[in-house]
Amino acid sequence: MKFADKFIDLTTPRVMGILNVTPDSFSDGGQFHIKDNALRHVESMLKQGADFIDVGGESTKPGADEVTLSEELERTIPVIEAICQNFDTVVSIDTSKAVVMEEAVKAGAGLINDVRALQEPKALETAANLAKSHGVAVCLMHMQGSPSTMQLSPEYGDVIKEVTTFLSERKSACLSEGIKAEQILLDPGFGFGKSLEHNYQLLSQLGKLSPLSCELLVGVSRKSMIGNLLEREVDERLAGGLACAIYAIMQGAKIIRVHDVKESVDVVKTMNKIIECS
Ligand code: YH5
Repeated sequence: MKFADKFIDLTTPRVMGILNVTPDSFSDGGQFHIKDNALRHVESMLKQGADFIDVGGESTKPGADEVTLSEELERTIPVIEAICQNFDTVVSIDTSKAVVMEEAVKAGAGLINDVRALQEPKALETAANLAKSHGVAVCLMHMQGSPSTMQLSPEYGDVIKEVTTFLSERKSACLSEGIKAEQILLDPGFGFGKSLEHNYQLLSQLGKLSPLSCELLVGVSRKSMIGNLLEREVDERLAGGLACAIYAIMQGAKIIRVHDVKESVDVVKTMNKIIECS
């Protein structure tokens, strides 16, 4: 699959390392320290075998405050420029804002990862223009509600059906704007407006998304669906997250978005060997 000027073979699954550039991840706040820490973290994730670095400047954790456009630009764009100047990797921009998408792609990003599936003002047309001009890919994620309230009372008739219908409609909207099917990734959005049961129902039936004919990206790393099930704090959720990632890969997921790159790459390599010898 093409991500601007780079090609990543998705025959076997790939690992996307998460790079948070939100203030809660860098309490000292200074721009130099943010960039310096970020580059160190990126170097380490790439050495561990990540193929993508997902840069996010908006905290979409349940209940988090919204960020302004200028804040999000200040946090993400200098970091993306620095990553692209120093490393050969695909940078993904985790944003819903059209202006951030545009500036991030100018700075070298190859993937637009939008938890709001290009539904914010100008996002769809902006992403479509960037797909045409730069060949960037887009990831469309499902969410019920908005980050501030989504976990208050998630409700579904049939969660897999509703997620499928939503992703299918957003894919169609992208196709109508001229984005090619081959440039679209889909993501069921674990933890985004879903109860514990909804998340595990969705994971158990992830394979039902394959008729949508787009590669799947999933993010379960350190999320509450693991913490609440196992009663584990954020730093004790690795094993649960890997179990979920393995199950997702077995149903066809091709990109795993994670904090713990080393362990996730070991999982992917081991699974590849099993399949190769089967
Ligand atoms: C995703 O699933 N998630 S940001 C709460 C946590 C831990 C982690 C401690 N962006 C996704 O990572 N993009 C985020 O509890 C995403 N798919 C895609 N495509 C939330 C996050 C997190 C939230």
